[in-house]
Amino acid sequence: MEKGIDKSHLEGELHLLYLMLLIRRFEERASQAYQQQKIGGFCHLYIGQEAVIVGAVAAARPDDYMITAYRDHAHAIARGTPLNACMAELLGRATGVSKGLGGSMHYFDKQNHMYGGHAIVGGHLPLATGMAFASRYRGEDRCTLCFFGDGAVNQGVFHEACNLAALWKLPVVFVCENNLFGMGTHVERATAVKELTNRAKAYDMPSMVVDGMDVREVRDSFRTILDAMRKRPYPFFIEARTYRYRGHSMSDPATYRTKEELDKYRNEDPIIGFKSVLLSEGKLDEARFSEMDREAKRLAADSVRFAEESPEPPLEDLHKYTFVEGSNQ
Ligand SMILES: Cc1ncc(C[n+]2csc(CCOP(=O)(O)OP(=O)(O)O)c2C)c(N)n1
Ligand SMILES: [Mg+2]
Repeated sequence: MEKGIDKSHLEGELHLLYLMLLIRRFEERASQAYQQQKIGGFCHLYIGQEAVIVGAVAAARPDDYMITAYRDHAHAIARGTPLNACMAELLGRATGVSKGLGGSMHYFDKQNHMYGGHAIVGGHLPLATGMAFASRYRGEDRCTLCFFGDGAVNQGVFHEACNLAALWKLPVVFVCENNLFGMGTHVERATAVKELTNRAKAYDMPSMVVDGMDVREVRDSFRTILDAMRKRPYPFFIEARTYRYRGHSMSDPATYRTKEELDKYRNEDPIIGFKSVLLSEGKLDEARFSEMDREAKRLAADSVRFAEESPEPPLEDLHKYTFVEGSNQ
């Protein structure tokens, strides 16, 4: 895979804004490609939630382990997976981040320590606990960042993963991206315990609520948590309150919510909000913003071209990464 996005030309917080733009423009292109039937299978967009992953990654170390559910494009991009490899994966091409065999829900970029992309709700939480166990077993000071939705806290595996992580004092941050919905079901109609952080209390795990539309707040909270975790390993639960502007997946017209609700959250757009903050602090001007946005749009458009020009995986690779080659001896 070629090198990831070159971040060197953008310092500090401008880079955070640029990354959010890059993710947004990539997914807008993905949405278009999906509508043009260039993408098969499911495709879940992260549009609206960008500040969560960008803030978290800004605070994490590049060698920290990261794992997430199926709404995973942004998690890979934030970690440095090239846009080309991300788009090629959506189009099922051999140059994709999972060699074109995983698709939207199964990005996997070991080089950038992004360990999926998992389609089963909550299924990856025990893997996160296992990864945190591995780093402790090997004597590393790496933390694991595990992202999942509000729907996952009602899965049995959530409790198993939390219990062992707390029992064994493992360095894992459980990050619940509460976008208010699990498919078309509002969190209030799905979860008996209204304060999601109470779930963590059941396992004696410290927890915090962060504004998931505010990239600075997310970054600063993660910094504090990860610093403490590296010194004294213990799991932590974060609820990042956020919102997805699109439907659950590309096939969901999202008729279960009101226009007023959508408008309310659109007014809290993490990209527009952070842009205004940086403008008011004199760290950004409109010309610079347009330049960054143009660049993000260009890279997103280029990624579609790259994907379309890439070959499909060879037929003989169909089972290559699914079954282990055995021997009778
Ligand atoms: C074990 C399991 N049950 C049901 C599904 C079907 N399903 C896919 S996504 C989803 C909603 C999950 O919502 P949430 O965890 O809040 O994540 P979000 O989509 O909001 O990011 C469900 C029920 C699944 N993939 N896995
Ligand atoms: Mg959700």
